[in-house]
Amino acid sequence: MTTTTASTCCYCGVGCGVLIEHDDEHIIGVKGDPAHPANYGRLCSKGATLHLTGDLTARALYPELRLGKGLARSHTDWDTAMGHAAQVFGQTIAEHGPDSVAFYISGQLLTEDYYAFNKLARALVATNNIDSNSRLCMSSAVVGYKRSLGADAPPCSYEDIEQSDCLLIVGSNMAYAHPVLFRRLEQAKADKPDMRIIVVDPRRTDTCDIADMHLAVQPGTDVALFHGILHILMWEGWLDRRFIDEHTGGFDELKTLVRDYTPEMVSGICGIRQDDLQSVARMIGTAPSFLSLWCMGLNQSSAGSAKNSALINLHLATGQIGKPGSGPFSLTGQPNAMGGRETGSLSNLLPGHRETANAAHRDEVAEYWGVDSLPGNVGLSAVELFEGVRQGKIKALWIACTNPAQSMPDQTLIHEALAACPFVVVQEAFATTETCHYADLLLPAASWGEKAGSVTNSERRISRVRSAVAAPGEARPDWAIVCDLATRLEAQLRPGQPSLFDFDSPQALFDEYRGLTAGRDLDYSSLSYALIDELGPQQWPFDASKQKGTARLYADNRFPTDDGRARFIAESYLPHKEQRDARFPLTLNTGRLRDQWHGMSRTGTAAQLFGHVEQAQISLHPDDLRSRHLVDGQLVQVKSRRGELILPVLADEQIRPGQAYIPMHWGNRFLKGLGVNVLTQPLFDPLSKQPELKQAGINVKPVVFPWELFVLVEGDVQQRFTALREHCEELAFASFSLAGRDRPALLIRAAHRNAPDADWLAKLDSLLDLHSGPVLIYDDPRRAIGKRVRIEQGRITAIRLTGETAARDWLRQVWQSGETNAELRRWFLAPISTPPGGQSGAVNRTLCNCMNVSQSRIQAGIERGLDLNGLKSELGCGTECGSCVPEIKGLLSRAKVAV
Ligand SMILES: Nc1nc2c(c(=O)[nH]1)N[C@H]1C(S)=C(S)[C@@H](COP(=O)(O)OP(=O)(O)OC[C@H]3O[C@@H](n4cnc5c(=O)[nH]c(N)nc54)[C@H](O)[C@@H]3O)O[C@H]1N2
Ligand SMILES: Nc1nc2c(c(=O)[nH]1)N[C@H]1C(S)=C(S)[C@@H](COP(=O)(O)OP(=O)(O)OC[C@H]3O[C@@H](n4cnc5c(=O)[nH]c(N)nc54)[C@H](O)[C@@H]3O)O[C@H]1N2
Ligand code: SF4
Ligand SMILES: [Mo]
Repeated sequence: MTTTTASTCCYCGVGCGVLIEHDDEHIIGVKGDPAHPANYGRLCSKGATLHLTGDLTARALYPELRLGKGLARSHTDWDTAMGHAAQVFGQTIAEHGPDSVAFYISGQLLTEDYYAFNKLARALVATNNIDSNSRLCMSSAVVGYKRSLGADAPPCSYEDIEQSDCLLIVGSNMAYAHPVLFRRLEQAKADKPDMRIIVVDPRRTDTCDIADMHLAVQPGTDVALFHGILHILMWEGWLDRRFIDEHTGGFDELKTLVRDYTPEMVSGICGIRQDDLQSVARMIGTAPSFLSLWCMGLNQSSAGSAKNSALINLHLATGQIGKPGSGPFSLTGQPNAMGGRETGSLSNLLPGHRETANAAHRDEVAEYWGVDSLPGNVGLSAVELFEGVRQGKIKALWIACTNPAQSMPDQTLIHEALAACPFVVVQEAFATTETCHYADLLLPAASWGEKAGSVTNSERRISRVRSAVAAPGEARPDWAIVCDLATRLEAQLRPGQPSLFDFDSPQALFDEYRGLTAGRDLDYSSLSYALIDELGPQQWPFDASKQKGTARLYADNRFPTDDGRARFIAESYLPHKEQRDARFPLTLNTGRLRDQWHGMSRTGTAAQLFGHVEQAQISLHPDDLRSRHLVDGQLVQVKSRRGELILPVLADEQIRPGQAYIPMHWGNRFLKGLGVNVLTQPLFDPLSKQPELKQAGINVKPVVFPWELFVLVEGDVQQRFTALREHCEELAFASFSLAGRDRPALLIRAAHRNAPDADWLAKLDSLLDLHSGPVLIYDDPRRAIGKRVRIEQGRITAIRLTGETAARDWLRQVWQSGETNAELRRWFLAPISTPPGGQSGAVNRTLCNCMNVSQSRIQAGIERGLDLNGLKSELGCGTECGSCVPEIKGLLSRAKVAV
C-alpha cells in the first residue's frame, strides 16, 4: 500500500517541505509539499530526484571494525562496536585527558542529533573539542550577525525577498545553491519588474540571469566594494541619519575609514567601472526597501567576518533592517546549519546561542544539565582540530555526517591526520566516502526518509523531519548512536550517578533541549512537536502567549546588545592572501554545481544527476587557454603551493581572465588524486576561523599521456565503481561518472604515460565482464590499441577502448540509442579507431533533468525561432522544477547577440 509522509528535503538550507510516497519498505516518489511555507509545493532538480538516490549498494549497512592499523575492517554487531568505541574513548580520556578526543560533526545532522553530541562532549567528556563542517560554511555569518547586531539571527523571511525593491545578491549563486528561493525571486521580479537586482560575483553565474547589474569583482575584494558603496551613500546623503543616531553606535569611526574608499580607488581594487559602482550605490541608496542575500562568496574567506560586517554596515547606514523587504539575509547552506548554531555545535558555542568563553553561560547550561561545571578552555575549530589530530594531540576522533577527507582545505594534511590518528570512528550513511576509508570503526547511520527529528532553515523556520521507511541493514539514527556511546561512557566516567542520556526518542531530546532557549533571543522553549504538527513549521522566536512564530526581527529597532544599539564595524579591506604571481598566475575559485551535493555520496548514485555536468573539469577563460596553447577538453596539471591535480580543461566565458573555477564536488572517489581541496588553503579568518576556500593561487600546464582508456559499463554500478576505482589507482589520470537514465552505466576516462601490462588489462576486462560472452574484440598489440564491446540482445551493454579513444562519444551515442548497426561492426574491424563521420563533438548535456531535454535539442529549437515559452511548450523543458530556465534564457540571449 502506498502512503505519503510529510518531511523536509535533506539538501539545502531553503528547507523545502517534501511529501514522500512510499510503501512499507521503499520510497517510491517525492513531491513538493504545497502546504510548506518554504516552497509551497515547488522542488528543485535535487529535491525532485531524492527517491532516485541512495542506492543500497553504496550504503553503510553494518558496523565494521578494524582491529589494527593495516588490517581490513570486518562486520561486527552493534554491541561489540559500541563497547569497543566506549572502551577506546574512555581509556584515551583516562590516560590523556578529555581534550585528547574530539568530535567533528555536521550541519546535516538534525537538531536532536546535535544536542545529544553537545551534551556528550561538554557535560560528559568535558571537552570543547566539538566542531562542525559549519565552520567551513556559516561561521563568518555567525560572527557578522553577533558583533554587528548582537545575536546570531538572520532577521528576515523569504517573503521579504519577494517584497524587496532592491536586492543585492553577493557571493551567492542561488540559481544553483538555493534554487527554490531563486524560483520565488524570479516570480517576484516577473510580477514587479521595477525590482532592482544586483549580483556581485567574480563569475557570470546563472544567478546573473535575473540581474539588472552584475559586478564581476576581483576575488576577495567585497569589503572594498561595500566601503565604496557607503562612501557614495555618504557623499550623496543617502543615509538614514535618524536611524544611525538613535539605534546604532560606531558610525564616526566607520565614516573616517570609509572616506578613503573613493570610487576611483574602489573601482581599481574591485576591477569594476566607476559608473557601475555609482549606479549600484544609487539603486541601494534610493530604494524604498533594500535586502541583501549572501553565501559562501563572503563567508569562505580570510576576511569573512569583515565582509559580513561591512555588508551589514550598509543596512544600518540606510536604516534598511526590521522593515518589510529589507535586511541582511545570509542564506544558510546545509539543511540544519541553523540548528547547529542554535544547539551550540561549534567549539566556541553552547546551546541556546550561548558562548563557551562566557562563565555565566557555562554555569547556566551546567545547572540545566545537572553537572558541576562545563570546560572553559577554548575548543579546537575544524582546521585546528585536524591539525591537532595530525600532531598526535587528538588520539580518538569521532566524525559524523561529514566527509572531511573530501571537503576540508589542504587535503594532504587531512589525509595525513586521518592516517595517523590512533582511532577514527565514522558515523555515515554511505560507505563509499573518502573518510570511510580511514574509519577504524564504521557505524551505519540512518539517513533521509529513515530518521526523525527537526531542522531550522535559513529563515529561522523549524520543520519536522519524519521517517517514511525503516533504515536499511542495521543502520541506526544518529541520536541513538550518540546516546548509546554516552550511556556506555557514563559507566566509566560517572559510575553510580543518574544518567544524563535517558532519552528514548528524538522528541525526548527536543523537549529537553528547547528549555535551554528560554529567555534567549531565539526562544522556542514552548514550541513542541505537537505544536509544529498542529500549526505547521514555525519561525523562532516563538511567542508562547500568541502561539505564533516571528517573521521579522528588529521591527522595534532594538538590538540584542548591551545598550540595545546595533554596531557599525570599521575594518579596512585586506586583499586575499594568495594574490597572483609569476609562479601561480591564476586565482582558483571553487563552488557548487546545480545537480550535485558536496562529496556526492548521495547525488553521485543517481545517473541522471550527471546529465548536466558529467565530469570533473577546470574552467578557464578562453584567452587563458589560448595563451597556454590549450584546447578545450585537454588534460592539464593544476598546481597550487600545496598539491596538484590532473583534470580536463574547459573554456568558459563566465570566468574572467586570470581566474579559474573547479566545482567542489569531486574527491578521491570520482577523480584520481585528493580532489579540488588538495589545492585550497587552510588559512582562516581570525575571528570566525572559517577557511579561505574560495581563493588559491594556482598554475595550469598541459600534460600529455599517450595511452588512454574509456569504459562504459551497465549494471552493478556501485560495486563495479569501487573495484574499478581501486584498479585505476595506478594510472596517472582517472575520472569516474555515471550516465544514462533508465539503464545507468558507469563511465571511466583515464590516461597514463604508457600502456599497462597484460595482467592489468585482463583484470580490467574481468571487472567489466568483458573476458567472455558476447563480446566483439579487436586488438592491435603493436600500437597498444584494444577495443571491446559487449552486445546483449541487440544492444551495447559495455564498452572498453584502450590506447586511443577517439570513438568514445560516438560509441556512447550508439549505446544510448539502444540499437546496434552495421557501421558498428565495420568500425570494429577497421585498424583505425576514428568513428564513422570523423571525430564526434562534445557530449550532449542534459539541461532539463526533469523532462530529459538536451542542450542540442534546445539549441535546435532556438535556431527554429522558438522563445522560452515556445521551447517550454514544444520540448517540455523548464516546465517542472525550473532549475534549467536561467541557462535556457542564457542560450536565448546569446543567440540574440549572435544575430
Ligand atoms: N546544488 C547544490 N546546492 C547547494 C549545495 C551543493 O552542494 N549543491 N550546498 C549547500 C551548501 S552547504 C552551501 S554552503 C551553499 C553554498 O551556496 P553558494 O555560496 O551560493 O555557492 P558557491 O558555489 O559555493 O559560491 C557562491 C559564489 O561565490 C562566488 N565567489 C567566489 N569568490 C568570491 C568573492 O570573493 N566575492 C564574491 N562576491 N563572490 C565570490 C563564486 O564564484 C560562486 O558563484 O549551497 C547549498 N546548496
Ligand atoms: N573547495 C571547497 N570546499 C568546500 C566548500 C567549497 O565551497 N569549496 N564548501 C564547504 C561547505 S560550505 C560545506 S557545508 C562542506 C560540506 O562538506 P561535507 O560535510 O563533507 O559534505 P557532504 O558530502 O554533504 O557530507 C555529509 C556526509 O554525511 C553523510 N550523511 C548523509 N545523511 C546522513 C545522516 O543522516 N547521518 C549520517 N551520520 N551521515 C549522513 C553523507 O553520506 C555525506 O558523506 O564542504 C566545504 N568544502
Ligand atoms: S531548494 Fe532544492 S535542494 Fe534546497 S531544500 Fe528545496 S528541493 Fe531541497
Ligand atoms: Mo555549506
